[in-house]
Amino acid sequence: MNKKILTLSLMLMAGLGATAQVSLVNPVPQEVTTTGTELIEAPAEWKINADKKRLTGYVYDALLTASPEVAKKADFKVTIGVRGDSKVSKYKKNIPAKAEGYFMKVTDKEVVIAGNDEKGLYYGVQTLLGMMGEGKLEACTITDWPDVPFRGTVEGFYGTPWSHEARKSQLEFYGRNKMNVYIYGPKDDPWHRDKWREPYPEAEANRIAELVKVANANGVNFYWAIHPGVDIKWNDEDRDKLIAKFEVMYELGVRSFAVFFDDIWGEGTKADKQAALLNYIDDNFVKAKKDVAPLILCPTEYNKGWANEEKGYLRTLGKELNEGIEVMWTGNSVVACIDKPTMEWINERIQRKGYIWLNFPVNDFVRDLILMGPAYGNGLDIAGDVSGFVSNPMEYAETSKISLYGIADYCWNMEAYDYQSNWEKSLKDILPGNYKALRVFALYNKDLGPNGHGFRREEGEELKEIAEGALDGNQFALAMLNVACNELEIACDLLLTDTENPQLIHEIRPWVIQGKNLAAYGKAVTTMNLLATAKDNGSATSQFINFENLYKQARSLQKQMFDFENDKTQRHPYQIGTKVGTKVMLPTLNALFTKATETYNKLNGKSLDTTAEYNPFKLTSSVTQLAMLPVKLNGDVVEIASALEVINWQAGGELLLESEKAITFQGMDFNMGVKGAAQHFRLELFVDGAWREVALLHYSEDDTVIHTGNELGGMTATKLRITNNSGEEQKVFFKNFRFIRR
Ligand code: LOG
Repeated sequence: MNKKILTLSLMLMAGLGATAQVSLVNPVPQEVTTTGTELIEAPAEWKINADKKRLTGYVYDALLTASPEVAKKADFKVTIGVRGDSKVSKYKKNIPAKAEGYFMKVTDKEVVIAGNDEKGLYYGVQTLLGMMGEGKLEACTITDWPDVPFRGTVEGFYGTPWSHEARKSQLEFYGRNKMNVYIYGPKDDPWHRDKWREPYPEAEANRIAELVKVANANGVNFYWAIHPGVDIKWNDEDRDKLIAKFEVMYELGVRSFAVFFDDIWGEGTKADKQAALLNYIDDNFVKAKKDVAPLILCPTEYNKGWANEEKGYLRTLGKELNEGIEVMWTGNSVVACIDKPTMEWINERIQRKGYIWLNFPVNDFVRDLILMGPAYGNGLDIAGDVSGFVSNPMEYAETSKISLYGIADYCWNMEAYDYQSNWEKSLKDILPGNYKALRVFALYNKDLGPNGHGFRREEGEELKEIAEGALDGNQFALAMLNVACNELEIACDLLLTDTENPQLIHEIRPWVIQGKNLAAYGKAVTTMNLLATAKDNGSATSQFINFENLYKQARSLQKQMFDFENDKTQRHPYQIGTKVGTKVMLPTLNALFTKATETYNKLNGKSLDTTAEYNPFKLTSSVTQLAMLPVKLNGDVVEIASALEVINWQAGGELLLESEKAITFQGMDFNMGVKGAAQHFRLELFVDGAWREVALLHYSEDDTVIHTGNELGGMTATKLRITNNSGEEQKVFFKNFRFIRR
């Protein structure tokens, strides 16, 4: 065999190994015995061998979705059963004695799936279905179980709640990927939070009842969460109203409940009262019903950064809460990866294993970005330290599946979790026919940019070397960067008209269009760099493609990107702006734009504007939670991004916004989410070298929006500052802040 053919055949064999059918299964099973090469064509029909009671219910329904027809006389046999069933008694010793575990055997004649319990059998069936994704089976044995008992999601973000269709699709996705928890708690569902005492209107109630059914059919526990802390009174009346609401939800079919006390202040935050309420629900509702899952509590101090050791909130919960009530935890801060030390810290205080609420891939605090990167960074050694692990996703449900696919794998088989290969698999799962385009696009949509939580993700690692080379003037690197932009443009075009997963395309559409702008900008800028050193404006191949026209094109694209950011009709309802490639690609292109223009100016004695992008505003603050908030410019409106959590604004703490150029003010308003807040704060503008105070007021007692006195209109200043001058800490929301310039 000559060398070329040998390499080719080795590649083919490697390829075979890589597509061995077990490798299609997500999550990666715990123990697999296989040669990786014995692939079997899935039979056209098979017969089912099972105890009679296994031939109805959600597990059997799942098996019926497989492609082979069920036929009594088929040669190929599928045996299914649960420990204790006569049909699988032979495999008693093979079944792992672990909750939700199963044993599975595949040969060219039969498949056996023996669950340790019914859920285990269900997951064995899912493994079979996953393995047959390409119409083949693989001879193997699998012994499998989950590391984390409760795995899934909490729909717990601010913003547009998921649609009914999106939720159903999620529940099916969870079943397929062996996640068993969905906690319903969207912040902007009125009956979850503001109207927690009121029952759902009929249409919404019917939808919830249907979701419970879909959840059950997919082996998912549907938790319904209530968020009463904003205005709860610790009296019998409110307690009974809460129980009554749970009763109504129970009637709809809900059998799992949670109570959230996050992002509140005041009366509702008291640990002893919260514990007493939860214990009361546990004793009089959960235990009385007998078929209700253990309660979950999301505490007010749900991360280490907010834990007040002196007041001992968490220790009080630990001591007073009934055994079995779960306590949620987001880690060392609101948005954080989870590690061993944070688990040891929290578990000791709450006297039980923490139930993780992972704030990823949620993007409600960075709404101009969409997060399509892998789920990584959580400790691979914490399986024994957590009682549950749920992810808070984006309001973009379908797109969130990319990261959730990883969360499912991580929670099931932690030590074996390989986020990169999982991510590649997830793209194929979500857009099989066009996953390569999705991959190219996703590469530019991973990082969160600077944000109030300081949580960042890797993005553009693969570009770094090329970017450095390009900035050094290396022609090959510039050409490579040009290719990368070309790839991005092609990927965006392929995605825009893709019809395989319309929901996904709908969700990512604004970013795809912005991706096209970015790609075109990149092509122009890289070519500008190749042409900049030519002494005249010309090009060898075209009169029209010359430096100055490319310069104008790049300028036009900078403006198009900016206009697109600021065109409300192009965005999703709550979204502010649309950014792509923010970590490496865009900054590199901007630097290259400046560099090429400088070079060209110098060589040709020109003075083209070299600034690529700029934000003339700078925010600083002695209030830590505000210090990292981005400032955005939308036409003549200057906005500071909102913070979602409770802000502890210390006495004397100030927020300072500086502008490069003097601004003439037209109007201003902001909202701290608190009635009467205006009296606690002072607004000053820096006019002609001195600070001048501007009055703050509410239009009505019930209105939380703060307006400014008439003197603001027409004032010209270079800085403004807001100070807490009440003499004590103020707890507020920093919902929005904006001013309009003339
Ligand atoms: C909220 C959550 C929000 C998330 C990220 C928890 C427990 N609560 O700061 O609803 O989606 O952070 O913005 C939160 O995380 N508050």
